[in-house]
Amino acid sequence: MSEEMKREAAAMALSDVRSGMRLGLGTGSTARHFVDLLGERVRDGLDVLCVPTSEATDRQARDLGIPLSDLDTLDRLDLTVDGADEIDARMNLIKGGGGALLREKIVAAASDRMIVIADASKLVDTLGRFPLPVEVNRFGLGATERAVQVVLSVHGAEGQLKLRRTAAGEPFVTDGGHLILDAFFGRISQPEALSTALLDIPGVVQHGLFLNMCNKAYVAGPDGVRTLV
Ligand code: ABF
Repeated sequence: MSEEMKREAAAMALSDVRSGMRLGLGTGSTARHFVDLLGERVRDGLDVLCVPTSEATDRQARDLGIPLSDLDTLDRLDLTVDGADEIDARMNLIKGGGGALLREKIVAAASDRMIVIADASKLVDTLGRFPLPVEVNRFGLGATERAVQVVLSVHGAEGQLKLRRTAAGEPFVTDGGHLILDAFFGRISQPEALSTALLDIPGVVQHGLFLNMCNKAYVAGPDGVRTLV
């Protein structure tokens, strides 16, 4: 999907932003367009205060002169705008392909509203075609992996669990210093039950299922941007 379409979805989300808002800033290539466009508006005088969801977005926003804060200082945010790896018909999401899921979920949970911006390739009938990222503590990795594997079997995963690695073959380390296991389901038929089962494992820090968090999605395709509510 072209960068132009991602930018169109990002531009639509900008129309939901008002002066005085406190915003969560997402991560990924689509969210990057939103931050770019927001930077232009800030240069023109838009007054916002933002919390980034990754070190990468933090750097981008700083370079653009977007005023930043954090969730120690701010109580609640008005709106978070972020990308996604999958969106189902109920606007449940898989996120974390970029590895920023923990901060993304903390920021989205502290927000009154969440808008997702994406291209149409992210729409699915049932979540699970995209591997579900599970962020885990480094300590006791083997034990955590075995426990996650049991949950995978119970929930009908089609493929193996894989420790995410960088292009250089090193384990991928998140902004929080954790590791990521990617779980290949094919189809997640009971996302709520899967979420609870994963979070019950002590070594699991968080997972990429974002359930009942998204209020609106702008989805860009060849025929323009569709709004899902
Ligand atoms: C973030 O960026 C992630 O949660 C998701 O994994 C990814 C989507 O990236 P892109 O917009 O580049 O497809 O939102």
